[in-house]
Amino acid sequence: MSENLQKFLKVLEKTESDFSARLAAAQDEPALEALKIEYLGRKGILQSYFSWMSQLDANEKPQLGGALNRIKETIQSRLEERKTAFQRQPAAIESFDPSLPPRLPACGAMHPLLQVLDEIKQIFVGMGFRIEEGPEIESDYYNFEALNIPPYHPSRDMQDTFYLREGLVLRTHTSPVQIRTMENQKPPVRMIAPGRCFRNDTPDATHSPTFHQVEGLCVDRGVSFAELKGVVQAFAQKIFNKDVRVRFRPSFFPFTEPSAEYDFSCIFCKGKGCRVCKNTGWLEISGAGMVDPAVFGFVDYDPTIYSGYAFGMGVERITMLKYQVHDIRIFYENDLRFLQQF
Ligand code: 2NL
Repeated sequence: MSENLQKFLKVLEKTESDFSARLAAAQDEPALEALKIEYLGRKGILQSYFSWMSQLDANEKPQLGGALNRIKETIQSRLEERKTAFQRQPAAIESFDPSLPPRLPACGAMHPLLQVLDEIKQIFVGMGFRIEEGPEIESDYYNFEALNIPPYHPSRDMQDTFYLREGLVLRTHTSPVQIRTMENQKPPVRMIAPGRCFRNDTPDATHSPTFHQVEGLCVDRGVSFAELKGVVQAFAQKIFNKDVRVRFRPSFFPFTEPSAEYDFSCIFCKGKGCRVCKNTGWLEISGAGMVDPAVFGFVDYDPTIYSGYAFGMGVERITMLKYQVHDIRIFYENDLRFLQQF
């Protein structure tokens, strides 16, 4: 091979590696177009190499011609390849706007039931009640027996209570927490038991198989029904507003004697009568009463020395009134369109 041909083939090698580096640096289609003109154009680099032909013998001309054609085809196909790659991934780099504000992470919030539960707790803590908690799985003894609920009482029916294995139930109220507290503590007792309860109800607008209750209990010497009325009245005014009135109607529970159901004057019509209170002027809230001496017997409190009152309330019921929610099931559906309003 002549010295000239050797030199020319070396230049072609260098040209190809230069091109590779230039191609790698090309950021967009216009840059590819400029490279194409520079290397393959009519006045381009490769075209200029054809003038070398005259410096070679006739038998070496085909070798240079072949090499020139190969490098031309390589450059052409690599430019094409790069161009389709750019088109497949459209201008992502140029459309990035570094001045845009960042996307903030989605932030959770307290469920409306827990917000209201917190408010209820604060009100009672402010009146000197302690917060006590207990298990959601309870024994038959704590959920029924110690509350003076007899063996064939309807609330023990399979249709009302979720039974687990022998002797265990999902608690149907938070009263077992009060029994446990009285077992562990001598009077005076002033406590509330907030928590989740379960009943085997078919769900509808006012029933959910799981719901929340707050029960209160106060035991000491000389505790009276008048004190119960004062506490419920103070609670009504703090959770709704100062014009709310409270009334007690006689009722029956196995664990209290006497027993009552209590109502709040309608917070929507101020007692005048409306659709929500069905024109009665009153909203039924829950039940209360003086602790039955039989219950004291189970926890070894002497009913000749001590008396106490107890009351219950449904957290869902209060939340529904406070925020005008008309279907209890929506609290348990985890629909963000609902939850994000709180
Ligand atoms: C309701 C409202 C009530 C109690 C709960 C209670 C707890 C003990 C002793 C006596 Cl340990 N009573 N809790 C009292 C009255 C009503 O809940 O409507 N329940 C069916």
